[in-house]
Amino acid sequence: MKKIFIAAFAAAMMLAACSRDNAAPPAPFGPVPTAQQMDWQKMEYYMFIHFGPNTFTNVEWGDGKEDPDVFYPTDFDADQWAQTAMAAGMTGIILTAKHHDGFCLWPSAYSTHTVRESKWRNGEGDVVREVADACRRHGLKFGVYLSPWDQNHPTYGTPEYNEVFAATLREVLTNYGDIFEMWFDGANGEGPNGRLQEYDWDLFHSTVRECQPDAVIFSDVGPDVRWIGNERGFAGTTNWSRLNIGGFEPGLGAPPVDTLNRGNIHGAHWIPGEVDVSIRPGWFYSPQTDARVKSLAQLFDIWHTSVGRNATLLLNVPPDRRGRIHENDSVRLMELRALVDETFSRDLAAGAVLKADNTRGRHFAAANMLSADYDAYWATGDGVHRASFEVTLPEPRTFNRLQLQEYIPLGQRVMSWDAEYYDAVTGEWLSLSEATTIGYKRIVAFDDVTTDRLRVNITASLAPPVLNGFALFRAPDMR
Ligand code: FUL
Repeated sequence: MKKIFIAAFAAAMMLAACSRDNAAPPAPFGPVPTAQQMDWQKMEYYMFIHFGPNTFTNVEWGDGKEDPDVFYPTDFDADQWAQTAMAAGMTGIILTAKHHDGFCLWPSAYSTHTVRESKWRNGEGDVVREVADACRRHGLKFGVYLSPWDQNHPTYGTPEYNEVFAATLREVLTNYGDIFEMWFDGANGEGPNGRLQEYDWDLFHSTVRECQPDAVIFSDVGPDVRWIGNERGFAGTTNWSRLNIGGFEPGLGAPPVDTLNRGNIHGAHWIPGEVDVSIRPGWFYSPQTDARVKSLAQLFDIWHTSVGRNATLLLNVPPDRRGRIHENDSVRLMELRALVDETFSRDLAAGAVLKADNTRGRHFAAANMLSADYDAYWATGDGVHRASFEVTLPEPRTFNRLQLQEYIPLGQRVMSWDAEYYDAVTGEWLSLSEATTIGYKRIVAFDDVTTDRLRVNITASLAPPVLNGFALFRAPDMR
């Protein structure tokens, strides 16, 4: 009798263990990213290039009346752009194929204000072709910026312009290979006849979807990627990848900039933020800004307030009048790369033991947060909205950055969290940092701390927390 009881008890225990081991993954929470949005999010850091007549005229917004001959780079070298982006650690380049002046950097069949009308390469040049090819040669993705606002096109301000712009899009999106991002500028002013345009966004979007189904579409309000609400380089400390866009249209009204900066906690759509900022005061090159390239400290801060706050960083580097990235910019980019590598390539959490106070089952252990496999994550049981994990390092280590990642293919969940460390001198647990959202990647900075024990507490989560990354880093002293 006793034996039977023991056997039955053992079987029951095994069954319980099995069911825990076979626990299903957590259900997704709210809207989730598409495969295209996931690929884009993982790109993290890529280059914006503003280049065109404005490069030569010292203005930020040309009026479409400029002589096409002003566009005359003397030593154009798209490989130098791509090599610089690659060496900087970037993953792609987005080129202003057409800015508000309407000048097309390729010989468009739908405009008479293009490289073809200039003397550059006897009117036979094609900047878009050369940059697209250089990107592919150097392993970078390629994206295009096209301004719907066009101060040159004679049809601007009439329904016909929508057809012209859709045909222009089709031309760029079918002749230059894969495009990872279609960047629609929100600025919308008067055309050459003083008329405003009512844009046919349904037509523009469907054209992009048809020609480049793998591209994400950017604008003030998405539909795939949203503007972060400023051009100074920062996402909100709270930054949801969800957004409500009801009643808004690209270029025709967007949520207030502080909403774009933070997203909406209960937003109906997955529209993550992209931080666009220039390495110089202007978007276009000017010799007057040669000495005003952002400092290394500024750029490193921007890294933290963009990549470190659940956004991507689209850093503008405007080529000069030779058609090359100026040495002042490239030197700074290499310094930033070196600093980012020095800081973030050595994970001081390596070899740590992670123990959570709640785990969904064996496949969802806290240790997964140290795994290089993006799809391995820690998850708690259903109904859990607060949970902690403790980290024991192999020996006391000194660090000043802590990074967390949520497994966003299942949605964004965490509303607030904090971290504490064990101070061996006082024998107390002390606060390291307090923060709100995490998202794809969140990096918090603090002064150097030396310890072999710390704790992360998820203090509020909309659904069971699901985290796939925990790391510790040490940035060098910048003072
Ligand atoms: C703005 C434009 O007006 C600027 O010239 C620049 O292209 C920036 C990235 O977007 O809307």
